[in-house]
Amino acid sequence: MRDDPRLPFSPRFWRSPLRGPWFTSVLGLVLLVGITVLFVTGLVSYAAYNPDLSPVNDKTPGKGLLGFYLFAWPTHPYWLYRLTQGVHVTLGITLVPVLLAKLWSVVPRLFALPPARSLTHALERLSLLLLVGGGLFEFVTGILNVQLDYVFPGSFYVLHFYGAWVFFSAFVAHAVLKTPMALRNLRQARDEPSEPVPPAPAEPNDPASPGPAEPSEPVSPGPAEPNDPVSPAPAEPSDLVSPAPAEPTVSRRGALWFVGGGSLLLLLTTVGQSFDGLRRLALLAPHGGAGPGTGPNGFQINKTAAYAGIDPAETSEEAWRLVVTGRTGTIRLSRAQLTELPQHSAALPIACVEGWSTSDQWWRGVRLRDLAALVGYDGDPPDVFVESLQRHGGFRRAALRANQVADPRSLLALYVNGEELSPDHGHPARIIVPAAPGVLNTKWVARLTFGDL
Ligand SMILES: Nc1nc2c(c(=O)[nH]1)N[C@H]1C(S)=C(S)[C@@H](COP(=O)(O)O)O[C@H]1N2
Ligand SMILES: [Mo]
Repeated sequence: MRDDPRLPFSPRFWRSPLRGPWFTSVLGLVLLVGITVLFVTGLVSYAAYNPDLSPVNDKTPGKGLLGFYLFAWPTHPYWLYRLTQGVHVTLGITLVPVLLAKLWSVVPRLFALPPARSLTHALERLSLLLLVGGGLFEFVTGILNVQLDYVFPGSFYVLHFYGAWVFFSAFVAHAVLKTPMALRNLRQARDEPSEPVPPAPAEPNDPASPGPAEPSEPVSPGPAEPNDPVSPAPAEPSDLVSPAPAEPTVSRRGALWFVGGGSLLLLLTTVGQSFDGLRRLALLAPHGGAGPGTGPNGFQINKTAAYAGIDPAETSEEAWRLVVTGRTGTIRLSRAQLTELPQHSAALPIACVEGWSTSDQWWRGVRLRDLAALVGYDGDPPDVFVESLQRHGGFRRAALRANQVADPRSLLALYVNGEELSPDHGHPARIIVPAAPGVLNTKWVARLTFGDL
């Protein structure tokens, strides 16, 4: 089977002259940096949910030790989550061509026979399974979540969270083993002609061979740089290089530009979802291209009031009451009563876990810490549990931590950009908290329960 060039198990089956250590190393080093940033921003996003606030925020209650790093998510700088999550999603999408090219560049190895030459080799291949499987899994679940609006109801967090730990563990092992070699490959390529010498040196006395231009010049890879003391022994011919290469149709550098061009195109059609001025460019983003209209309430909407099943009869001045509970009991406030409390403003963005965000909107309403004071928490407010009028699905409940409640910019907003909130943005009242993920900014608020969670 290994010798039949019609089967992928034979090295001769793989004929692209592009494959080789240089191509794989460049892509590998790009992914080393990129995936590390993805992992860190991903962990940060998980922390931003304040999953230690039970019971509603934690989508992965079994996380155990994996939650070792969790910290109270700050409210400064107010654009923090907009930045970290914008980077996470935009970079993830931009890296797709690089990931695919990297997998393509090493695909002959996936078929290499025998399956294991030794125990070490067997372990290495097993770790590659976790690496490739884990990587594809993380990219696919992430992109599906962003594009298809939570196709995995509730379970996306669980899948993406544990998947990330499995994938990143394999990734670290792989990076430790391969990075030194990748760096060496690039350094060597820099010292040598840009197109690597074919692996099988041409027979010098083969008349048909095109041969080297100058026969007197030895082409053997030879000792790299005799005067370079740290230079390693000449690399053995890599198993990535095809033993029977086809005619090249594009140079390795050209292929790299092609991959980079693909990434650039994805970047340009994604990044607009984070900038109001560029939103029309965001062809690939579900909350990009189609704008939410104009006017004070004309910014991105995640779920409309109709989608959330908000009955207009429940939100009228006569029907709606905010129920606030705390140390001293429960009070009920109409919207008119809320507007008579001291009003404060804050310019804050909405930044969704899906990566899209709005520029700063000018919110106006009652400070959360003032509401806490009404039910017995003067000075030092506790956590708060927020419930929406929405009865089913999605993000109708969320907990906020004491530091978020205490921030003077954390509001129960009644107005945005100088106008009443529109039904889709959460009329009669919604939460807005600096630096928090959009999902914690509950719309159509019905009930606030202050107390330690
Ligand atoms: N009740 C309720 N509040 C909600 C949601 C929801 O589905 N239901 N979606 C949340 C999410 S995920 C985001 S990103 C923001 C979006 O706010 P916007 O639609 O005003 O832009 O609202 C949050 N508040
Ligand atoms: Mo969101």
